[in-house]
Amino acid sequence: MTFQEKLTALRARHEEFLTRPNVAEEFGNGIYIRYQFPIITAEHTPLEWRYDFCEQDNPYLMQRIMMNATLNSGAIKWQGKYILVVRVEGADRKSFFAVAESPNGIDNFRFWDEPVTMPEDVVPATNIYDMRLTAHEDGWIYGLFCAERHDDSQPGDLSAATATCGICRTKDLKTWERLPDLKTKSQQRNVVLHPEFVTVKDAQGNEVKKYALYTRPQDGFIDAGSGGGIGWGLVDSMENAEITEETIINARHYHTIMEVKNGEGPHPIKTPQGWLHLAHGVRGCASGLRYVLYMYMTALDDPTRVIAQPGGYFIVPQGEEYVGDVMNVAFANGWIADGGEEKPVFGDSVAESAPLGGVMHKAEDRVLIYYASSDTRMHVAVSTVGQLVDYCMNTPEDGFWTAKSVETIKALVAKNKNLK
Ligand code: M1P
Repeated sequence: MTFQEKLTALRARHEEFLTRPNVAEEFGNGIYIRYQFPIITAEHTPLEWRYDFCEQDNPYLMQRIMMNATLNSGAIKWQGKYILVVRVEGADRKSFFAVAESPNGIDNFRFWDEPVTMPEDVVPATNIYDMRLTAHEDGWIYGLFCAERHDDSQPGDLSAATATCGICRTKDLKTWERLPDLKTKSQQRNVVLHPEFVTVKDAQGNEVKKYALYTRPQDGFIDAGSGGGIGWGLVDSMENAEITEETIINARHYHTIMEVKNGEGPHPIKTPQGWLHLAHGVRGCASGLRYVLYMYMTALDDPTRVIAQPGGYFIVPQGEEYVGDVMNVAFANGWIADGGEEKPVFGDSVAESAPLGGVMHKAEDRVLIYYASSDTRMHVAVSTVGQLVDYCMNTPEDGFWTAKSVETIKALVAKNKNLK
């Protein structure tokens, strides 16, 4: 085969792979539908990122830059397209962001030509990952992500690191403005911007608007430790964001799916019954840490007040999803509620625009849940707002006790007997 023939075959195979239709699973759990194929893998990255197409410089047509994984992606519906800001990890272990779009949210995802150029903060981060996107009612699309740096207070330990919340914003998903990292008392990962302003009274009794952030205070780079769970903090401005007070709104418990850690996923979806939240919970077991997804709901008039907390997990790694770089992990930081495009409108047109931020979603609105398996590849599961609200409101809570779990099952059996 000549170089040109090899290149033509490579391109044809890649095109066939990118356009492969996805297939919905036949029998699900009634809560959501999973799909047969991952939606974005390292193989989806453009050939131009990996190969040097110059025959003289690359006569063997080798990959010059290999890609390792595509995982934890932020999501937004933007100008009719389903957009993921994907965490791409190269063979060199560095993560970076790259935008991929699909016409239907289920398959045919294609990366834009080049990865995102993220401006550096005052203190450059060695690694950046896991962006949560929020089209805020202030008119900007914010991206909050983890900025990882070596912990120079431990010079002898090459693995010592710090996690901080990096902040950027954009109007077109192409040019990103970097803002100073969030200042908080502890290290932070999994910080998420609530889509609406929250109004509070200041010391003089005047009403002031604040940005609200879901946080995950942690004692160290890995350990949540005394962090307690998912927190909530208010800031005056995203341009110099500092949280001075953090309240835990979704606490961890002994012998649950979130005994060791938890963290908010994407920003919550607004429904007439309350805010729908997706989060991840972590527990330890003999094969390491097990990351699963769970849901909860908070009150519309007070997003810190939990009104529903279904017990147990919502999504776990299934089949091949269990295997990857970090086994036994389901992780999500993006979902799209499909019945009301989040419409940031900029400049002079803001005043005339549809409501920004948390769009109120209807029961029939489709929800595309984007999750990564085992820190390796992206998947989609599809549900509706109505199903997810029902799931949250009517799934029994965790009773924190085996006897309680048995009681709950028996109550359901008894109910069903009467229905036969
Ligand atoms: O490896 C699993 C996940 O571990 C971290 O999540 P958390 O901060 O909750 O422990 C993150 O590094 C995440 O990217 C990763 O998927």
